[in-house]
Amino acid sequence: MEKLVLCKELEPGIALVTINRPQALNALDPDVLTALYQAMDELDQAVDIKVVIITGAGEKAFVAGADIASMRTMTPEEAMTFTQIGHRTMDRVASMSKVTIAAVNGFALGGGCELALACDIRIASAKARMAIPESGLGVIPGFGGTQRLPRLVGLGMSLELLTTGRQCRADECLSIGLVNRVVEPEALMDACLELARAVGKNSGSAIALGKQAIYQGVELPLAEGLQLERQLFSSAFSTADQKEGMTAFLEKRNAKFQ
Ligand code: CO8
Repeated sequence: MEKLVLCKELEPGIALVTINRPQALNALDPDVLTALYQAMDELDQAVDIKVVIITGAGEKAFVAGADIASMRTMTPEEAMTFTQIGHRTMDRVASMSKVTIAAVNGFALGGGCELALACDIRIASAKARMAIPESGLGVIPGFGGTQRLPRLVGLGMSLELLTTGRQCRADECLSIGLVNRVVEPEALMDACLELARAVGKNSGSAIALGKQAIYQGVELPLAEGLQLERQLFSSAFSTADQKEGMTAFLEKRNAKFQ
C-alpha cells in the first residue's frame, strides 16, 4: 500500500512532505493525521533539515479537508478524539523549529486550509482555492482554524469566510493576506524552493528563536512580548551562529552556519 504521507529531501536542507491520498483529494483522516505528525516530528529532529515544504499529491488538491466519510457518523465523543488528533498534528506543524512552507497546489478547504494556516508561509498556485466550508456541513473548523485564521486575516474577513463558506480564488487569498504569494501552477515548486534556499542561507538557531519570539509574543501584551524578545535576543549570543554570523560580516565573507 502507498504511504499516506511521503517524505523526501529535495536538496540539502530542504524536505518535501506530500499528503498522498489523491483519490480522496488528500482528505485528512486519523491515519493521515498520525502519519503527518510522525513525519513532522522526525523532520524537526533532523539536524540537517532547515525547511519543510508541505504539499498535496495530484493535480487537484492540496488537502480538501478533514475526511467527511469518516466523520459522518461520529458521536460527540468520537469527534472530540478526532479534533484532539487533528490539533496534535497541527500543533506539531505550528511548533516546528524549522521553517514550514505550504505549497498550496489546489483546493485547500476546511482542514486543508487549517493545515496551511499551521505553516509559517503559504505560497499558492494560481489555481488554488481556499475556504472554510464547515458551516455548510453543520460543523465548525476543528483543526485550529477558528483561532489561526483571525490571527492571520483579522476578525471581519474570518467571520465572512466562516459564515459564507465561500471559496476564495488565489488572487483574493493574496489580497486578504491568507497567502504570501501566488505563482503559476507550474512554477509553484520552484517558487517554494527559491524561498527555502533563501531561508537556508540564514542561521537555523536564529530562525528558531525568531519564530518563538513572534509566535509566543503575538499572544502576549506588548510589554511581556518585548520582555520575551529581550530574553531570546540575549540567548542568541550563546550560539555559535551569532559568533560566526558577525565574524563573517566583519571579515567580508559568507557565513557558514551550523
Ligand atoms: N472528505 C472525504 N472525501 C473527499 C473530501 C473530503 N473532505 N473531499 C473530496 N473527497 C472525495 C470525494 O468524495 C470523491 O470521492 P469518490 O471519487 O469516491 O466519489 C473524490 O474525493 C473526488 O472529489 P469530487 O468528485 O467531489 O471532486 P470535484 O472536483 O467534483 O470537487 C471539491 C472537488 C470541490 C474539493 C469537492 O470534493 C468538495 O467540496 N470536497 C469537500 C470539501 C469540504 O467540504 N471540506 C471540508 C471538510 S470539513 C473539515 O475539513 C473540518 C475540519 C475540522 C475537523 C475537526 C474534527 C472534529
